[in-house]
Amino acid sequence: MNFIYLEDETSDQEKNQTQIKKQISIALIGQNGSGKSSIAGQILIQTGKINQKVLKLFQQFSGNNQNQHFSWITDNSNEERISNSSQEITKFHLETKNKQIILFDIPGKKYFIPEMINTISQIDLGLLVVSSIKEEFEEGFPKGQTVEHLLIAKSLGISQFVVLINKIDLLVEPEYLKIIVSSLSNFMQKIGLDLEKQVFFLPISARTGMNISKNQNQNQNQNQNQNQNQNQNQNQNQIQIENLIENLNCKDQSLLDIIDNYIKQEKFIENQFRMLVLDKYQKTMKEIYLFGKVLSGKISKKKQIMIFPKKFKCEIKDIKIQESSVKECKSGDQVKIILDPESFEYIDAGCVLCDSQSSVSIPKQLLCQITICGTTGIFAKGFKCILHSLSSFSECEVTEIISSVNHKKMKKKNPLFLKEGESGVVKISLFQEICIEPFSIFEPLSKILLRDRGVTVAYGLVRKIRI
Ligand SMILES: Nc1nc2c(ncn2[C@@H]2O[C@H](COP(=O)(O)OP(=O)(O)O)[C@@H](O)[C@H]2O)c(=O)[nH]1
Ligand SMILES: [Mg+2]
Repeated sequence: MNFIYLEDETSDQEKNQTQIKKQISIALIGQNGSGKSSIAGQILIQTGKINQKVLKLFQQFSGNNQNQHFSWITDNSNEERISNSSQEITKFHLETKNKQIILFDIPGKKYFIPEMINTISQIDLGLLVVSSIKEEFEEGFPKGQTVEHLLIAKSLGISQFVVLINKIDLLVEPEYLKIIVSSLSNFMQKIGLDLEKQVFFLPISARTGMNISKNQNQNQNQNQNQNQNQNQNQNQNQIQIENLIENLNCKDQSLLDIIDNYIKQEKFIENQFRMLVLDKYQKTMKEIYLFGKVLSGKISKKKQIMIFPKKFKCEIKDIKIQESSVKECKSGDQVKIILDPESFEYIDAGCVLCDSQSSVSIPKQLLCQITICGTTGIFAKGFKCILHSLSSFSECEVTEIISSVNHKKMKKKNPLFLKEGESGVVKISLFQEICIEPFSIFEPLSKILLRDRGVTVAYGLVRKIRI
């Protein structure tokens, strides 16, 4: 009886998706120490997830060190607090006026890159955090995790970024802000980002809360007006920073405004249903839950689907969005799909679900256009590494280098190898079964990264495939 009652309750809960706030996933990425966890802490405070009482406790526990308690909110293990550095990807759910948000705090240490790659495939908006302190900024740029995180995020499909220039409370030379903006702008343009449409620059302070939310800015202005004894240098710095901010495209917006007004890029809405699986777990003996992102099309309950690459057919028992059962899900949704337990062994992170009438390619060879961004050896015929595409990966081997273009735009046919900074067209053989499509057929599954021994060697696109 109880069971039947629960079933009825679930169907009562079925909601039309339009009644639910738009859901977006955002990730804090960038160099270790730039302030990602502190910003996550501030976001949680400013959206009311952490109340003043709890905040005071964090302050006390962290020894009343003014800065530290913000990152303690998210770095909650002893190890993380002692080392002052995040040791795992943390995920939070929060809400703004118009949005239901999943926020990821991704650690900046190099050995987290594989986990970061898995997470990035579900992110809509990237918050790239850089420190405005010269030495700290230079740790991550032009060589370091600022660059690697950005390359990975861009090449695996994030098309919108907010660059958070953090620790603005410590900025001594306002002109340095200009240098940060221009050097990052050059780099972002070089990797194919449109600065006007895809990038926001926003100076912030996770410590004071500046530019995290409008309310916080107003509080700060009031405090400043009350404190007439501020030293004059500080005031001049402030004025110069404000003048510089005037010229950035984030003018008059706080981070929470940008997030709340963000319009999801749902550019690939075709008819065929395709969903990327990010995780699975067995909920009860009767059902398993898949967590994932719908890449295109839509599907409803009770429909037959096919799981690729293992080609297993099964029926969708239920679909949930934000814990509510829904009749159907569509491109851009982050969903839980409920299946019978027999499907468990045919599913892993990186699998793709289709409707049972269609299929996804599982190629053996790829023709790719790539750019070399790091080296671990000579990138020539016979070079072996790992190819990542969204959340799946396969060992691979370069079988031919067809052409190259160097930074002076000089082209070469059949070069012996590709150097860092050069682009080229190459043939690659795959050793495991993963779902990949050419760019012209299905963009989300055409973006690739090549990694070798912890180094991101190249990024690019699949132009053609051979099954
Ligand atoms: N002064 C100042 N310190 C900050 C700010 N944001 C972070 N910090 C400090 O920078 C250090 C690294 O911060 P954390 O959030 O752990 O960086 P993460 O490694 O990127 O997560 C900590 O000591 C923070 O207290 C800021 O806006 N101003
Ligand atoms: Mg951290």
